[in-house]
Amino acid sequence: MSLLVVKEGFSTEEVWQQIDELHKLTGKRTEEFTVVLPLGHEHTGHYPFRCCEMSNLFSDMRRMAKERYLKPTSTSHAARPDEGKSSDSRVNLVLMGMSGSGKSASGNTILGQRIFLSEPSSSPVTAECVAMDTDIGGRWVRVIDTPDIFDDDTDSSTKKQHVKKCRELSEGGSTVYLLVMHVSRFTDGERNILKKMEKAFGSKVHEQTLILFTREDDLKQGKKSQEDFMSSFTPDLKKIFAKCGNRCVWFENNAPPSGQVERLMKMVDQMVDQILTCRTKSWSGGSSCW
Ligand SMILES: Nc1nc2c(ncn2[C@@H]2O[C@H](COP(=O)(O)OP(=O)(O)OP(=O)(O)O)[C@@H](O)[C@H]2O)c(=O)[nH]1
Ligand SMILES: [Mg+2]
Repeated sequence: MSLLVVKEGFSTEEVWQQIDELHKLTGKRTEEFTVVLPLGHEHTGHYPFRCCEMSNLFSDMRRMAKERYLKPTSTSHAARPDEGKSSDSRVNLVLMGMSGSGKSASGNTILGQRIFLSEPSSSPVTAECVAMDTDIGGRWVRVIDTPDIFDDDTDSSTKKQHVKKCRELSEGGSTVYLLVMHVSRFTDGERNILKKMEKAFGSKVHEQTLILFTREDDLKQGKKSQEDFMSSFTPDLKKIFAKCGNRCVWFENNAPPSGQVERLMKMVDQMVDQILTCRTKSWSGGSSCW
């Protein structure tokens, strides 16, 4: 729940301005904010955001919680994912890919809740790199959602800012990049995406990357198997896939949980093991892997 607490004497324009700034900063829709009013304040007028007094906040929260589907997980009673853990143990999952490929939707699937804004749109939806930490089977996982960083229409200083933010958010721990693509089309913009990632995050980034294909149900509807799909890869996609060590997972973000996150985490665990082995080798004077 996102709360904007206002004090006595506030003006409606100020609230609008703040909500607009918060929307731009967080990518959350205006309707997702609740404005907490000073005690005894009578609000009139209709706004797209909720307004309530502090005294009503808890009943409002309870009502909102009932409206939502709360997935029972083994970690629901767990403390914060980082409690008692060093940030070295954290696994950072960075969602990369073109606008509309399903980065935010996949982030939400991994988190098991709708945190990142994901919706049909003719223009890019996610504007900033944002992170959310969670606990998956005892692992401290940070999911980092990003905009389409390498979009040709984005100017180079904005690109640099996104890359900087992304690096900051994934500082500490081991990082795995999830290159998100949907199974419907491989587009021109995706042809050089790995090269662009290498330029931004280092020449060995492909060793830390796996491809996450979204919209798996589209394959089923087209009566195609994963193997059929892979055998129809264009030469460019074949190259990207091979460079990423032929690693891929399949997601259907619009379906109930079906083991896809567990399959992803299994692959991530193997990659993290490799990252840690390489790090140990380079510390002990051996050759550095990345
Ligand atoms: N059917 C289906 N739809 C999906 C799937 N993944 C994403 N979508 C839909 O595709 C649209 C775009 O998804 P987003 O998650 O917003 O895409 P994005 O990559 O974050 O896009 P930007 O934020 O613009 O970079 C949304 O309407 C999603 O609901 C999927 O696995 N299956
Ligand atoms: Mg997005």
